[in-house]
Amino acid sequence: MSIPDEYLCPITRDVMKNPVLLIEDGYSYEENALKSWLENHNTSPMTNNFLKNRTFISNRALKSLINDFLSHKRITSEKLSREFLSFKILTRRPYVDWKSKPTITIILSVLGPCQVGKTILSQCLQYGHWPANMPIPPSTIGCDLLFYHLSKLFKEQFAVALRLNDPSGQDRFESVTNLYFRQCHGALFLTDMTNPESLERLEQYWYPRLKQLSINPVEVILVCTKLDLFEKQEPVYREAYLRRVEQFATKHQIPIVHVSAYRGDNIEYLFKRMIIQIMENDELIDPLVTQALSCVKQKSVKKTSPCCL
Ligand SMILES: Nc1nc2c(ncn2[C@@H]2O[C@H](COP(=O)(O)OP(=O)(O)OP(=O)(O)O)[C@@H](O)[C@H]2O)c(=O)[nH]1
Ligand SMILES: [Mg+2]
Repeated sequence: MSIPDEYLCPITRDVMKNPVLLIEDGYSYEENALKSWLENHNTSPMTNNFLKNRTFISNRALKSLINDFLSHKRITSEKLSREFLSFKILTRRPYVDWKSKPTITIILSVLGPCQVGKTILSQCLQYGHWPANMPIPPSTIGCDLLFYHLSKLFKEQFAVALRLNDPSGQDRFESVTNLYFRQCHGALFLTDMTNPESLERLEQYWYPRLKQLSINPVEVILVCTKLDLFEKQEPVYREAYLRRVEQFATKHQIPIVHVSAYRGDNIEYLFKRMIIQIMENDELIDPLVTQALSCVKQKSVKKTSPCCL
């Protein structure tokens, strides 16, 4: 459900809270934005024509339309969250006959410098935590791909597959990893809570790369790993580290999730949260739905078309 253009203030491009109608040009603007515009200009923000009359009045009809629209959007998104809170993330398609259902493939990239725990996090999702007797994997070469499936149909119609890209954190694989910044719907940026350098690398190198390379909008979460080890650190260290993480997240408006793969803290929650964020983002989910439906159409055309021999 994308936002109709007429609900956005032409000056700020945000949804209007207090729309006012500028009588002379007939356009509506956010009240405060128009006031500051008129302090510095004698022209209409939309037509650029000189204003003889600078009077504006509250546009109550538009305000009530916007409020209705927002509450409908909130209800749909609350419903989606409730429905999806009960899905499970599985390593296999839950039912064989879902093969014929339109399938949405969500692509997540697990990104961050070397040894922050990308592979452990990606692989432990199937167990909810990293099993104590499982051998620690070697440092990743290139990129590993993992596939998961949701146990519930999205909108009771679409099967959902999850592809995790787990690229290497080593600089020598930079040209390989560029691809995983470009081709993803969600990016999990990992920092090791016992290693402040890993946060610095995220800030200076990994996160800016997303901005440079991504073509489409991407949902982002900042993931602080190894919570089990962090809790054993000195209070002074912990406080300083958390403050820096908070600063970074606030600056870029990214949510933070603390995890421990060894204890299983927040593992399932992290991935569910990311999936829900993507499903609530119309710019991401609408094209995925269209793509899933067109794949089904193409398959059925192939099946019904007669043999050309
Ligand atoms: N204590 C603890 N150690 C962890 C946790 N997650 C990962 N580690 C350790 O961190 C190290 C690196 O983990 P990996 O998952 O291989 O790291 P990576 O980010 O994939 O590293 P590269 O593939 O080299 O880029 C391993 O020794 C893990 O055992 C955790 O939650 N707690
Ligand atoms: Mg790895």
